[in-house]
Amino acid sequence: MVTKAEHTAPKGGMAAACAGLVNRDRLWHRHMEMAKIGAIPGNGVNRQALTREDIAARELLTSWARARGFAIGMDRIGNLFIRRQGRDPTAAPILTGSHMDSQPSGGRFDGIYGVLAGLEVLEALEDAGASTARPVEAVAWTNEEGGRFAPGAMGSMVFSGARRLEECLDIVDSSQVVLKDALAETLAAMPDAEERSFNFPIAAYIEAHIEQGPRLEQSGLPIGIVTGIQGSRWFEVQVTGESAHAGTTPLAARRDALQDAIAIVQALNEAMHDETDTVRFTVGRFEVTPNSPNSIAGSVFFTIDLRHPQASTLAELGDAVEGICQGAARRCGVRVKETFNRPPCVFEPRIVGMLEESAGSLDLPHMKMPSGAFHDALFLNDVCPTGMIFVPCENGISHNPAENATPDDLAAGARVLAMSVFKLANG
Ligand code: HGY
Ligand code: MN
Ligand code: MN
Repeated sequence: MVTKAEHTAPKGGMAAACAGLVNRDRLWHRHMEMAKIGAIPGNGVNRQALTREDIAARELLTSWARARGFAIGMDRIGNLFIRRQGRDPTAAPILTGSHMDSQPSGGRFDGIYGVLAGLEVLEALEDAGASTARPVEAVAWTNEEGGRFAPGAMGSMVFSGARRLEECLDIVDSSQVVLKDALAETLAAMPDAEERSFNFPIAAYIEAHIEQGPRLEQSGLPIGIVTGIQGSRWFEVQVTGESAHAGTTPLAARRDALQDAIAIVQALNEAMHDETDTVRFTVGRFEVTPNSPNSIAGSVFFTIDLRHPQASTLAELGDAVEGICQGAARRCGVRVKETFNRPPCVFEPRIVGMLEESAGSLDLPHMKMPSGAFHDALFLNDVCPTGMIFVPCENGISHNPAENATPDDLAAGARVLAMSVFKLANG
């Protein structure tokens, strides 16, 4: 059955019509509205997972969705699904989205762009009166950043079966709030969302995201077609010594957790040194207790974020972490816990090719490129054909309030997304 609109579709058919109906100003305005939620100085946001700010963002997103008559669904870890029906309601849907949670000192585009671009695709389909064989859903995955409740990509991991919900419920944040309590509040805030199961069949998933690096901007290109995502491993290190008086305790008698932690980080730096600058080794959190000028540190907690595009190198370096920590400690106890271990992924060439074709038919210059950041697509790639579209961000800055993008680039990425989603939904 061909709809009336399809008779009048412009050159390039309905796929081009949907791309052409992506509304640059509506998309930008929604970013600015979302940026008011958890706004911090310098144009940044602090909208961490399962907080009041996360709930407010969910309420704002679903208010826009309801205004258009889209259906709202949510699963037991709070992944949020906005559905536009297809001709065959039983067909596996096409999903597009990302995450709405941010870093504690994050930017206005990381994650939220993919969710708002997904909603924009639904709006453009609606504005075009487009009929799709498959349903199309925009999705917001819970807790992609992992800054509050580690590890990241938690919602997409649980959805895809890479981690069980039960393994996440007792995780605590740095204020000892338990995930299951914060999750219960978030779920309760969306009472009329239809309950969705984990790992329901998906025909394909496409995620739009800012690049979070400088390559597109340096190349002067508006679109990146992502070929895959490098691997990541996260560790938590607990160094335990003995707090004591800074004035009376001889150095020979100290079990100073700070000094041992420094020695451990230095040993890790040496082991991770890489002339080609490909290894990504980061200590991002470093907490000293009791953290007082005149008390010797009794304990230190720090995190390790280790990444590499080669699975074998990531495995080799990651497997050495525990031994390096134990070997570098002098007087303190050391406990190392791995919280995340995800090898690199490669996206299906068929999907990559289709995204390239969409960008080309929209006359948008583009290039294929890997992703240094991980995304929910890393886990959706386990369960369905998956791809990603990048748009530039200013100076490649991200995870920083200075993160910036332009209305034109955001709209260009959403147009490639709209055309691709329409093609997949009728494929
Ligand atoms: O850490 C990451 O790669 C993602 O930005 N959360
Ligand atoms: Mn992100
Ligand atoms: Mn991020």
